[in-house]
Amino acid sequence: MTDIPQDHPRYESLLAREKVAAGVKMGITSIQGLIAQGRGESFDYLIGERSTESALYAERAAVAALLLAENPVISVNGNVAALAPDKVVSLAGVTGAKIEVNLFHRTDTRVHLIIEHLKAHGASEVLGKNPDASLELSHDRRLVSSKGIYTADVVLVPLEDGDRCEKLVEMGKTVITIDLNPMSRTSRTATISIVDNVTRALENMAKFSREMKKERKEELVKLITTYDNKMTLSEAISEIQEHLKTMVAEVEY
Ligand code: PTJ
Repeated sequence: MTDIPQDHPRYESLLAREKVAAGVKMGITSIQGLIAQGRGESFDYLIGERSTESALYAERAAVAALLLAENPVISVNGNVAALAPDKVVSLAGVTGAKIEVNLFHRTDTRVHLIIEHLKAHGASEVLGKNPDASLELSHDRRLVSSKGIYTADVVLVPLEDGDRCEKLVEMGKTVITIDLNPMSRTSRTATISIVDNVTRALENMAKFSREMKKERKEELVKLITTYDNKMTLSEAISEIQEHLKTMVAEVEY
């Protein structure tokens, strides 16, 4: 990994890029994951590289859903494993969610390496090695664990490709996505769409989980029943517009 100096104005962004590139070298991230990261970076620029109000609202609703769930599962792919393994483990620990590796560009070697990588960051059990159930999909993301994603009532699927999100919603599950593109098919299909960088989102969610665990169950239920995903997504797009207007004002002199 290139040593990025901490005082570099683009430190966070460059560090994330290094992590994904290192993930490819380690064999945990797919080569296609580099393209996905680039797409994410451009949306993050438009958003202003911050957790917006609408993102924080969706993150709280998502945490409420995870805390109330009977069988919550966090699905991990090669990009998430490279960018935020410690944050996945921390969120799983505080919410009691299981962790399952589920890949689009699936190979047994990648699944194994990601499981070992998550364990090295503190995970005790990681599902996904021996999938014994199947979703109605024609690609490898169909391969799931019967005690994980297949029977989960709430699934967190960061950096999703759309198809599986749609299928999981059809199966009656609460599907939480983290995707910087508010217009993606994933964002438009999910039950709770978090438009934020996965690194920031997972960190916020772990913090909210610790706080919200102390709240009464009725408060958490209220957060979910009053949550409006369409409104949150349109708010996310408005926040991009507002940010762009600020940028225009800055270059007008
Ligand atoms: O590890 P695998 O084999 O399961 O493959 C994973 C990738 C990510 C390659 C695969 O799911 C894929 O191709 O994803 P897409 O279709 O490129 O979608 C990725 C979405 O995530 C895009 O809408 C990006 O804008 C968004 N995204 C990329 N990086 C981030 C992000 N969202 C949040 N945080 C990021 N760091």
